[in-house]
Amino acid sequence: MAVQLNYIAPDGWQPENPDQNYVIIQFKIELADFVDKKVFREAAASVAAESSTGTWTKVDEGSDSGMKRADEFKAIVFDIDEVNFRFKVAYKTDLFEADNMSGFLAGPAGNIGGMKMVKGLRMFDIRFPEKIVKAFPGPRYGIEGVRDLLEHDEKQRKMPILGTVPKPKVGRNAQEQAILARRLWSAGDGSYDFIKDDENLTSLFFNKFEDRARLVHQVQKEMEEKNGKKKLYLCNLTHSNLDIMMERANLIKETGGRCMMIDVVTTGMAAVHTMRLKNPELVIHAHRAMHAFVTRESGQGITGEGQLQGFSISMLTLAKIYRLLGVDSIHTGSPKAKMEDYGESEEIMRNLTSDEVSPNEKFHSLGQKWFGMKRVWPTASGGLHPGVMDTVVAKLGYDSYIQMGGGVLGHPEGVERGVEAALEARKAIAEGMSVNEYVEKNPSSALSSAVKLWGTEPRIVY
Ligand code: CAP
Ligand code: MG
Repeated sequence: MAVQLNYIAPDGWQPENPDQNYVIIQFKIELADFVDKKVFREAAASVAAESSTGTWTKVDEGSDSGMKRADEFKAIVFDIDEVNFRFKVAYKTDLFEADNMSGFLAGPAGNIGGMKMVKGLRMFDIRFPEKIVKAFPGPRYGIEGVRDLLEHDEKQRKMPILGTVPKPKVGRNAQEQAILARRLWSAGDGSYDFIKDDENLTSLFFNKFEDRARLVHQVQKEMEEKNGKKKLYLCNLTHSNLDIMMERANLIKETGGRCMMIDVVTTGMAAVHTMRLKNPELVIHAHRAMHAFVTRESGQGITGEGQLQGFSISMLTLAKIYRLLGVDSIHTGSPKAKMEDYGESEEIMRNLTSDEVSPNEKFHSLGQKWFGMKRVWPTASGGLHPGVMDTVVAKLGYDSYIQMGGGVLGHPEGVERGVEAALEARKAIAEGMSVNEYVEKNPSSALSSAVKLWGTEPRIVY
């Protein structure tokens, strides 16, 4: 490590007009055991150096070496917290190609992860300046656009969108999945909103993408003609070949679909960006399989204090990136399910659904101005069931997708009763009632049976 330029800001330095001039990133590091804690500032400088203009050794400084420009564009470490090993880095906006997310991430989320002097590093948040925000498309539809597509009236606009992933994850053939779609959409008053493919289901010999898209969209069309309520099928077109994804998007369109699902971490930034720009005007639902391999931090340090155990980028940061790239909805985690939830899903929701977000000390988030970019649906999923819907809506708001797989298909009285329970929970919330109050008043309801089985707390998915 040789930091040639001075990458540390003078005490008290703050970036001037940051939403124009800088990308700001909040980092925390864990120094390696063999490194004296006193070198923290040097390590922070190395993060700034390696992610902007520097390298590991002193290099030629001659007149044509570019060193003068490197000095001008070097990143600056500021707001240093020597107790918790946290610091912010300010990168001049023009250090980056404004509309190139993959290129941008190669800097601040690049080589620094390999630095020997740190054994842990977490990127808590990135605040993007106007030039970068405006260089990306953002969602085509967003919250309002999807509500318009579904022809929601004023009352529906104050309710969450409900849907189900078939379980078992893989098992049904295309015909069987279409049968399930019909059952979900014809149960109750026919207002259940979506069916979503599970991530493991792509195009398999017994359930080909083409057959599934055709059959489920056929059912969608029939149901819509019958009861006039518009539906979504979040049809998984994930593939590592972009041409095939595009063919599948076209097939969704041709067969009458409105929505695609992409696994946005496994397919990558370039795929999501390109799909947003070139797909035939479908709604994009972002599933986030593999995110935990990027976002998971098991140490106390995830709160910003205490030790980090590894290298990670927060889901908050990823969610902001996917808003820029243009997804309409994205999984944000659900309260208490799966990985320990310390409220991050609500912080992600704030960043997806507002135009101006203030910084939040609890999450070391930096806030964001979105400059009119459309709002994205947070999607709660994983271990959810109708009994928990009031808790989820209280946390994520009614502008959210609530996905219940097992929590609908596992209803003790069958799938249709599962849908009824979900619809009853939604109705109760819309009328200002809690799930428990509804169950007390309606002891023989489908919701009551669901609550008997699963309670009103989220299920922790081990
Ligand atoms: C949910 C789910 C989703 C996860 C993804 C599953 O099913 O289909 O993939 O929720 O996690 O396979 O677990 P259940 P996240 O409704 O039956 O739990 O949303 O946290 O990314
Ligand atoms: Mg799944």
